[in-house]
Amino acid sequence: MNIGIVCYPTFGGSGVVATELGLELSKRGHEIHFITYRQPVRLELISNNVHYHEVNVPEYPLFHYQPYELALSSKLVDMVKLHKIEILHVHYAIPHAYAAYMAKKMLLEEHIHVPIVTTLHGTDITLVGSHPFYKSAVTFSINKSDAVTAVSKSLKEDTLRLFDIKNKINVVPNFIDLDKYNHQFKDCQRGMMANEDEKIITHISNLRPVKRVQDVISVFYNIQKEIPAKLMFIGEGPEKENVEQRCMELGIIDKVIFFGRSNEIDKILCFSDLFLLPSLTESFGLAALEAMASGVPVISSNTGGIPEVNIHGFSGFLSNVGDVDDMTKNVLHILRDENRLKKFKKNARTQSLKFDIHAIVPQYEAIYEDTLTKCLVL
Ligand code: GMT
Repeated sequence: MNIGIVCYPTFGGSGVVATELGLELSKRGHEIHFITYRQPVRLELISNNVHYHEVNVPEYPLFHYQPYELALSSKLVDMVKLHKIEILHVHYAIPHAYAAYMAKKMLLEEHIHVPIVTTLHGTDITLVGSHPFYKSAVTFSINKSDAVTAVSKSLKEDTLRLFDIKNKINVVPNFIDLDKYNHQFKDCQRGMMANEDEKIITHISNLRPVKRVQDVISVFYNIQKEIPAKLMFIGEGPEKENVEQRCMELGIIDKVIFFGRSNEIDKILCFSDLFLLPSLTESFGLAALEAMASGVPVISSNTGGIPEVNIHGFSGFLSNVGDVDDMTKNVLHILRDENRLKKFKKNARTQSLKFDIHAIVPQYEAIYEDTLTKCLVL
């Protein structure tokens, strides 16, 4: 199949999933066209059936806001015609599903029919999409998509609760390339990060308020009073300065390592003993799955789709949002007993096997085929 993928090219989970999906589909023989405003961060253009087409939005003094949707829909029309793209898969509803619908309508004028598959990722529904400013357009573009998927059961339920949806929503969970996160990673030089007796706690996110990074600090502050420990913070975002400030105030800055944005998540996770994800809301928690695939147990909140990924008492523990004391208790419960830690590490890896890329990507292929068949009949 000739597939166009529209996504955010940044470090956010939806862009990562879209990129990994495209790369895996290319390995399975499909021709993939990424269409976005910058080359996606995890995309390396090394194969001849993966292409990247940049959407440009020229500045003009009249524009207070650059009309990205317009430029994107024009680009989609051009790329569909030029590369004979058969199906468009858009990740994150805003504004991608809307732009794709406009492109589809323009193409229909020329008797070219391109179905749209929309994947809902999380904040496009829970935080941003349901805002009254966007709600009508998001509802419209979900209902006008030829197929809709959500990355967890929880996100599907949220979508049906928050919007007036007439379309069927298929749940296709996020996935992981387990070979990339092999815990036997050879260059795992843990000694560079911490002393032998220190436990390593990790948090990865785009440091937005929804991630409740202050809870990460609070939990770590409690832990390091009880056992020797280091905290690794991976990511950049609006909360970064507040986090640094708080670490300074608490006198723990020398125990916290800030990595910034990194493309070497697998290598960093290889050092880790525990992963913290105390989010306010989280449709899936891709970072938690990446941790588990590296054999790192997860201490998380029990919000949204996280309980579908992290299993309480098996791959880690779940607490109510903001319950820092319970999270601290759970961390210490695992870290204070080497045998228990070993068992949780093994369980975390076992749980991640349920999200094997080779089992999930065919689900998307089946949706593409089904959608194309239905469109041919129409
Ligand atoms: O919240 C993020 O880290 C970014 C955001 C995105 O769309 O880029 O992530 C959402 O999609 C991810 C991939 O499907 C999910 O794993 C995240 O749980 C989800 N984030 C939220 O729901 C807050």
